[in-house]
Amino acid sequence: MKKWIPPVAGIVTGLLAATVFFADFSPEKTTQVTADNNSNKSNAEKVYVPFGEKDEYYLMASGGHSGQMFIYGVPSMRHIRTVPVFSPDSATGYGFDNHTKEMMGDFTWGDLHHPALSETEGDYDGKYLFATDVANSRAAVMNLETFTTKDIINVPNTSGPHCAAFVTQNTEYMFLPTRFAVPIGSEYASLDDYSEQYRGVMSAVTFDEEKEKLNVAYQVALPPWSYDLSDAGKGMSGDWAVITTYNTEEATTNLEINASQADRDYIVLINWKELEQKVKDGDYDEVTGQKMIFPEKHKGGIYLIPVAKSPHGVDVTPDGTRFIASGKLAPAMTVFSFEKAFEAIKNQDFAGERNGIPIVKYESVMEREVNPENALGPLHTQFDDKGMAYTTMFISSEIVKWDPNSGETLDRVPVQYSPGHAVAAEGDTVAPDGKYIIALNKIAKDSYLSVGPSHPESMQLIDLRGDKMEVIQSAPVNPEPHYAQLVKADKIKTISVYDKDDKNPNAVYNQEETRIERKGNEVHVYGIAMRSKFIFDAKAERPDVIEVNKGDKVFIHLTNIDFDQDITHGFAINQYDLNMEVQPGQTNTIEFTADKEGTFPLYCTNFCSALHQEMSGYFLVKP
Ligand code: CUK
Ligand code: CUA
Repeated sequence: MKKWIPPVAGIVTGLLAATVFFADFSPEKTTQVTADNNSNKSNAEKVYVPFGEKDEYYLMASGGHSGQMFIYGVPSMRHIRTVPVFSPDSATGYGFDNHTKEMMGDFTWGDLHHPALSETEGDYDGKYLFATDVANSRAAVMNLETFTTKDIINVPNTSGPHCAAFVTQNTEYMFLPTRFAVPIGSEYASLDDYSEQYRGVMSAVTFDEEKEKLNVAYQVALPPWSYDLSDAGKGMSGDWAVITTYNTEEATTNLEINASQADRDYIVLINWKELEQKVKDGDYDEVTGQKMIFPEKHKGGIYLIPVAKSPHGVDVTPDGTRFIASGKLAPAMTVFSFEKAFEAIKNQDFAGERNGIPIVKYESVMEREVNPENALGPLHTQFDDKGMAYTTMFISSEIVKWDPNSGETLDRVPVQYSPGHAVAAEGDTVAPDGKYIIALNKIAKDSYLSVGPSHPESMQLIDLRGDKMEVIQSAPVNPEPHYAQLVKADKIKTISVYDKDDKNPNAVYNQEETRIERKGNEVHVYGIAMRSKFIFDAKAERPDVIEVNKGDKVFIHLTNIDFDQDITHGFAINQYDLNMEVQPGQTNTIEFTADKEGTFPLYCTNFCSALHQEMSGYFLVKP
């Protein structure tokens, strides 16, 4: 048997945990789990959603380096939809039509981490979903009326906003701290000058709901450390945010070893109301066109709290009184008190500073370190309706339920295998449901039919209603769920068709207005798609034919005039490598150069009626 080394944890914990970890993979154990599931028929009933009925929750899972979002129904765990965000998707024409192509900019993929739903008064309001791209330093927003991406922005001075997106309780801000420190402006600077020249910039991003646009409001030039995870405060801590760091050693090579030297890293504690005020007062520098707060110069509002080395997740309790850090290299969860932190800050109970940022004394803020027996690799914590905590154990492959008030371990359940995040029902709100938690596992291994050496990731639904946590369903998922949102289905209000948009100059809603216009070497087609034909120019002898000259720039504006739920049309031209989708009532534009001469059939790619096969025409390119 080839030995499998846990990827995140690295050598130190790897060795430490080898016994426990490999024990989890023993065949006996796997058989055991299967036997339990088979004998327990009621689990099947718990997840069965009869035809005609709908799931109770939406699960919106990050697609990691697929650049997509995966939408599932819970408890059935049926995959309903893939929503492209940072990567093109020919199934929906995403990244082909002008609007989505423009949003994607120069990039063809993204690494989507940490989806976050918009909130009103600390509750999911079901309107928008935010996410970030670690690979190409972007942020995106998805509208949940249509489950489509509405805006993508590049976040300057940042390299990999992994530590995001966590929204404040009224969606005032999303904070995007960077995973990789870079020089401001991302200009060249020798790694010998790392500590002086590099910074770990955090961005405060706002969202304009009316325009559906994201915007970087201001940035903070934090020290050149790696910022891992963050969470926004709630209630009494609503003006605050917490962020974990690693590599406070400022190592520039062999991070696996060099970034794990110090016994302690830090939690960065931020008072965003104070930072906001600073920006209003002009207490910042203007750098690379951004309002930049330099903590050593524009003092206040930022504090450091020591925490066990290389922490990963940090999570605020639903009541907003505590934050819990999980130490991926230290087998402990550390519970901190906001009240104590505020007190310590008021009394200047500091133990020195780093980079001009005061370090609050650990003992003054820490409530307890919790270390369940043999539980290894704590990564992320979620909560139920009674305030109990559920922490994923990456190395010992389990979820541990524990009481933040006492540190007592209450229950444990094995998962298959190596959970990263877990997501609780209504988990980030002030009032989690307490019904389910889903383990987002990095390794599926023997869980599903084999598809070769590489397997999907897996998500396991855990029922929290009984005395014991119980795994009741499992579903494969593409790479890679770094967190998800689990939201009550009745909070999401989708539309069934797009409204007519009379202000859109490219839209045509009746046959008479269809036309093909030539301006120099530009050809604009104002066409419609309807069951079961294309009409590009109703007055032409052949309304479903587009004829251009080689080298022409072609704009095809297509409106779907079937105002009927689920009647989506597609548009593709053979050999031209393009595909666009028009949903009911929607108008879309695709732009390309007719650089190949010849005869090219065009057709509808989305099965729309019994005569869908007839929904075709010709694209003729004259030499
Ligand atoms: S991270 Cu912690 S397991 Cu949130 Cu990108 Cu994946
Ligand atoms: Cu329209 Cu198929």
